Amino acid sequence: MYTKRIDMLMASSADMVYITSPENLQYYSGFTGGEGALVLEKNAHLLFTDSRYLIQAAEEAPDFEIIDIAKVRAEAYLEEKQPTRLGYEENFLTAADFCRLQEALQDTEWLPLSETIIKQRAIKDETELALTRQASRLADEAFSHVLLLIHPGMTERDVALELEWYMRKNGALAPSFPIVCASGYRSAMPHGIATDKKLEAGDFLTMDFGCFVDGYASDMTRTVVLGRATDEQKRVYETVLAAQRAAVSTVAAGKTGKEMDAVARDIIKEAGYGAYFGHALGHGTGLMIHEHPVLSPRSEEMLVPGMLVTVEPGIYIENFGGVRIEDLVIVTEDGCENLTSATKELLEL
Ligand SMILES: [Mn+2]
Repeated sequence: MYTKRIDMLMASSADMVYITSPENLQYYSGFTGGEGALVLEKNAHLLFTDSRYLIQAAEEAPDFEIIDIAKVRAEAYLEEKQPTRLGYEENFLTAADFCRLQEALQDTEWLPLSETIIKQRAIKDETELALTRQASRLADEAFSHVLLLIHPGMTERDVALELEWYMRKNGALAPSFPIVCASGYRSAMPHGIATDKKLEAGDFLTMDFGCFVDGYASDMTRTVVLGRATDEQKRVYETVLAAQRAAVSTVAAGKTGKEMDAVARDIIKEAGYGAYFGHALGHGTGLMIHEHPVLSPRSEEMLVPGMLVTVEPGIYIENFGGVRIEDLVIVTEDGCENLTSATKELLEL
């Protein structure tokens, strides 16, 4: 699997590739330590790391030659080898590191590979999809778990901790981002991280969360009401739900990011809430919570089978509250496989 990924990258005409970002270390070698460097050549795959990670690196990246940086640093190795064309991550390497390397490699041609890697990572293989399915299942189960506990007087922080506890207890390494639990007026903040605010009767409560399973992120959002929903709350909720369902049922290979975004946005505009949906419809997931493709009004990216995308329209009204509903789906030839199975009917708890 790693060899195949590396071969695709080496087809880029670089004779050597230098990788240092934590996600790409894992993507191309299996090493999850996050600190180190890969040097990829036609006939050599080297992983440079320090004594904290030597045992782990040998275990996780058996196809690589592991090199202790106390003996040889990756930069010194590159300097000795003087590559003709060196592939590097222009989106990650700092300006300082880049300048230092350029100094040492005066005759080397630099080949930026971040875009190539982003495109490669956007289309998942079966292993990646299986891990994402597991991470999504855990999030779904955590949601069922927390529904039994939510009541007025409980804090947002306690709701978030119950979600996190459930996911970690059942196999997740960590939440895939700080859990959003935004209630009442705070639900108008799309990324309202959980606070000590107590839930009150009549509040919307938006929960946006997910977890990492073996490096792969899940992402889902549900909004519930504490007690009886008002007519206006129902109208807002049903509008977001209609937009979300329409978009999910439109996802398919060949659609562009902006076509997808428009499906949801048009429904929200027509209902009179256009001004209250500020963010994009969705994004890819993977080793990072936000990957490509992007589903936004400007995105020309084309959906391809094997991509993971979130579908998450929302309406946020200051001093009233907000609603977002988000599923994570796998793009298929003629539609999608929805990994999020929690109910989307309005729950009045
Ligand atoms: Mn998301």
